[in-house]
Amino acid sequence: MKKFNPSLYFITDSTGWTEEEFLYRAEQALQGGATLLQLREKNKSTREYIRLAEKVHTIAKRYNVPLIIDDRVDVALAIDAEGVHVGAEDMPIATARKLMGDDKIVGATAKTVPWAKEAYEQGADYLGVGAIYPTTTKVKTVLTSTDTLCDICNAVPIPANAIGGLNKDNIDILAGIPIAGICVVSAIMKADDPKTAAEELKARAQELGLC
Ligand code: TZP
Ligand code: MG
Repeated sequence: MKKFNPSLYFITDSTGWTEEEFLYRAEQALQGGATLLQLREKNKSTREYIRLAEKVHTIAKRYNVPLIIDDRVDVALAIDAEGVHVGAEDMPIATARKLMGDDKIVGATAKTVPWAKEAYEQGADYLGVGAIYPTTTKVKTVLTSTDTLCDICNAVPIPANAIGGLNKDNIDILAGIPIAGICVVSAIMKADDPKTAAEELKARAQELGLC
């Protein structure tokens, strides 16, 4: 049975960074305590995506942190990543599950309770729910209320994470909601010091009893 800890799920965005800077930041996040890592690339060719994924995977393995590939089952399979994350416009969850096999992690995006239930039934291992706050990360999304987030957490037996505009100063809004963790891009990716940012986020989430 696959095991993963979604409590501090760091999703990367290489936009604006050199590869060296990007890999450094990904590693700093892992040093700071990120428990799950997603490589999220929107503008790379398949070959570039695979090349970068191999490098990130090598780093993630050193920290025993599973690597999830956004959108692309082919890239995940090519590098034997630990999982894939699919959104509404990506491959259907059941298809991703079939291709990835039962031992890999398949994550899905859910913004409503029916959507969350369907994702669970199709074989998703976890859900990303949001955006809780407006986000500066390039993504097609709408806001999800904390009430809906809470309903989703209670509607499915798989872990659900909050995502979207979250940082250490605003995650108190999630207190009392049975999320499994938080997903962040900018709060770590764009931080002056990604390691400290990850540490502080984790500490604050723990303080609030979020994970
Ligand atoms: N899905 C919903 S919001 C979002 C994704 C991928 C981006 C989150 O990025 P940030 O920078 O943590 O707001
Ligand atoms: Mg996607």
